[in-house]
Amino acid sequence: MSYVDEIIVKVVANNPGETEFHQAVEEVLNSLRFVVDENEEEFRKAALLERLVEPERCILFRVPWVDDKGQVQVNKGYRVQFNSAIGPYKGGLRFHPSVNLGIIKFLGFEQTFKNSLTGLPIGGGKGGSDFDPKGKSDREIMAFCQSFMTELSRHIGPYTDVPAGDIGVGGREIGFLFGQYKRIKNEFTGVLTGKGIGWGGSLIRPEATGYGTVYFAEEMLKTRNDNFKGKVVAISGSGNVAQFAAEKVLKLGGKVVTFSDSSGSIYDPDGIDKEKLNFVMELKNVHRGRIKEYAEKYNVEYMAKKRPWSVKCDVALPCATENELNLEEAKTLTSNGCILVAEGANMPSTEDAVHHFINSKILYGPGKAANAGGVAVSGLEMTQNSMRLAWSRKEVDSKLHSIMKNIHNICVTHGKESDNFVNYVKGANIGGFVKVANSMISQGLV
Ligand code: NDP
Ligand code: 2IT
Repeated sequence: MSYVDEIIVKVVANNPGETEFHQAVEEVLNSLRFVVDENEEEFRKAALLERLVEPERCILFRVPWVDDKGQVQVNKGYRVQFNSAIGPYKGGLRFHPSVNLGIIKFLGFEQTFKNSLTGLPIGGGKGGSDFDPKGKSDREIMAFCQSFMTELSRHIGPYTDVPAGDIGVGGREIGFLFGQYKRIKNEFTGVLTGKGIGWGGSLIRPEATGYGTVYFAEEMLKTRNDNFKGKVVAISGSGNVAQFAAEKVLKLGGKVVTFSDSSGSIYDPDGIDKEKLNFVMELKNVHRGRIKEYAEKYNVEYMAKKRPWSVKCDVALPCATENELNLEEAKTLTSNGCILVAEGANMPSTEDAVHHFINSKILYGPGKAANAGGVAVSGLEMTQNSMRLAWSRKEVDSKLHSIMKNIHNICVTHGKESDNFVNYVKGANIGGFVKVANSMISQGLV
């Protein structure tokens, strides 16, 4: 059995039930076969792959808090510090009832390679809780965040581990988490990213993941002498990543026709223009309402409990969650003429959907490359905090743009096949792996 296959078998056996983690490891290791074969003796001796798939540390903790009725509630808290070979652990916090250890491990593993691709000195980590922010009052959110940080604060720090947002964690939550950290440690430091602009945050961080995904997709289109003008774009989700991906698509002349949330999707064939997008932003970020209300307001189709992939489009940007695009949906997309899929979300396409996209030779950009703009600007937020300076919007945006172009180049360098087709999965995985692997070997037995 090859070294890669041995490790895949071990990961499945040693991490029972963690299906998303198995999926992420298999995808990465399958791309690395060639590199691993070439260096097999050295890698085996150093147990490099065994170390790569084992988190450096998993922290699991109890989060007790009091709800508005005075009742004590208890949630599970997680922080997986996956790999610090190239910098302090860095990655978001997710608050969602589906969160479990396997999901946090898959996200932390992916983050390690994504962060390496950004070219910035940041390691991989992820955390979160099975706490459900939906329907909670601001006071309940604050109570939860304060309790969560009371424990998390022992394990993080600006030189150790720097969390940020992810699903269910945006500016409001980062504010409450930061306030509690400051109170416990009596230190005003860059221990979190995604902070408010008035207190150490970076301009463009809220926009960064969505903008970055579209910058990446634009580079992919350029390889076929194409661009976003007139392209019909289907987007899933309607949160942070989806909203700013839509904003950038509009800017580049594309037409966004869908949004979704966990209850269903809306289809607006006339296109979601700036005014309608502002409505979605207000609906989701201020009123915390459901996307169904868009269909009611603008009198368009609402597809209850459906994802948006049945709609005819040129470009698909999955921006909601993992495994939200399966093989059947992938086939529908390509048979409807979709030429590009770029992932704003982490691992939104199932393994067989990914194979279908690659076999169909469409432009397929996996999350760890396409959505790296968010963590990249988080890295730039850390730089600004260290310098005690704040860069202008234009400066951060132009740095984001060049980082995304650079990640695209890395994917082309490592992913171009003999017929000139760019396999972005292979390119991103090899491109992200090399620096991490070399750093681990240089640092000895860690
Ligand atoms: P938000 O919480 O802002 O939005 C999440 C969106 O996805 C909501 O519309 C939500 O609907 C929907 N969604 C969440 N879970 C599910 C589910 N199980 N089924 C269907 N829909 C779901 O999160 P973000 O926009 O920040 O994150 C979206 C994706 O992007 C995630 O995969 C995240 O890991 C990834 N990502 C985020 C980055 C960031 O900087 N924020 C950076 C890189 C990747 P509902 O409101 O109904 O839950
Ligand atoms: O998945 C991701 O890259 C994020 N949620 C952003 C992480 C970060 O540290 O900004």
